[in-house]
Amino acid sequence: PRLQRLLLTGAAGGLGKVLRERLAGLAQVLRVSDIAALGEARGAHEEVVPCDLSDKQAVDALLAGCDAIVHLGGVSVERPFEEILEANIKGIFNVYEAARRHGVKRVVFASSNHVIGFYEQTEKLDANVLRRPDGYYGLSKSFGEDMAQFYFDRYGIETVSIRIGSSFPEPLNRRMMSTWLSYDDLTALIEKSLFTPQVGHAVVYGASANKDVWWDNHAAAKLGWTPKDSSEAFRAKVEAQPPVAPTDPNAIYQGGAFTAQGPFGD
Ligand code: NAI
Ligand code: 15L
Repeated sequence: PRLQRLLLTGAAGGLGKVLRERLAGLAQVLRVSDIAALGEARGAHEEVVPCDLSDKQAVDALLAGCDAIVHLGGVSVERPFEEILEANIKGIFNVYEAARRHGVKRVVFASSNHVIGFYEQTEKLDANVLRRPDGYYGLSKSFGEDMAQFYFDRYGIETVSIRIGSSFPEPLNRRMMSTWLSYDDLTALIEKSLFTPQVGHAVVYGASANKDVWWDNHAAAKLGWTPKDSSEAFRAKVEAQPPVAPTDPNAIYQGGAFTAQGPFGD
């Protein structure tokens, strides 16, 4: 293995469960963490460390002894600001502070297409466009990208921020024909993000080689990553679904329905 100890946060989540298996071979020890139940360690190569990302002391202990982090933990959908503040905003600060204190030099940050969710689907974006977050969740990922840039400029901690599209076993609707990222392509992208030298803070889009792409991902090619899968394999199944009205946010905005969620609590 190329790493001594790799930390995977969000390991009990949808992607975390998949990557817990797939990243195991990259490090002598895979430390898996979540606020939700993780079960027992799956052998001598695993350490299970439950942790609330909003707890600064606990996160500091979590990163001790790690040489890299794949940071998936946090709220992954649109929610009231106060929830996002704890898990995502305080969470990402706690992760970078602990990385600085423990000399961790590489982070892979699960950012999201929702940092650019208010662009229309007719627009083609590269990773340098002005961000247009589509909610508190997207704002927290946008803050995470800024945090990554700051900790690189100030402390030399390198990060690849992956603006993940929609990573599920298959595309679930028409929008995801453009945003889908297969688990195989995600795994390969994370591996390149961990091991490509001198990335600084790189921002890339995480989408498979889909036919109708919205993203110019030339920044990802610098990592030596080319997606292999395509949503085309699922087109007939997706197009058998009822049509989406042209006025539906799912048909207009890159961020789809996230653009129309909230306000909360009024
Ligand atoms: P998920 O919601 O299934 O997993 C997130 C995990 O984080 C959960 O297991 C949850 O318990 C944990 N978590 C939440 N709050 C926490 C806290 N305060 N402390 C510690 N752990 C906490 O989400 P999924 O789909 O696995 O996504 C993983 C990451 O990738 C997330 O950061 C998400 O925002 C990002 N992402 C995922 C996309 C996808 O298509 N699956 C698309 C874009 C981004
Ligand atoms: C995300 O950021 C979410 O975490 C995920 O659950 C999906 O909703 C995805 O974006 C998407 O845009 O499809």
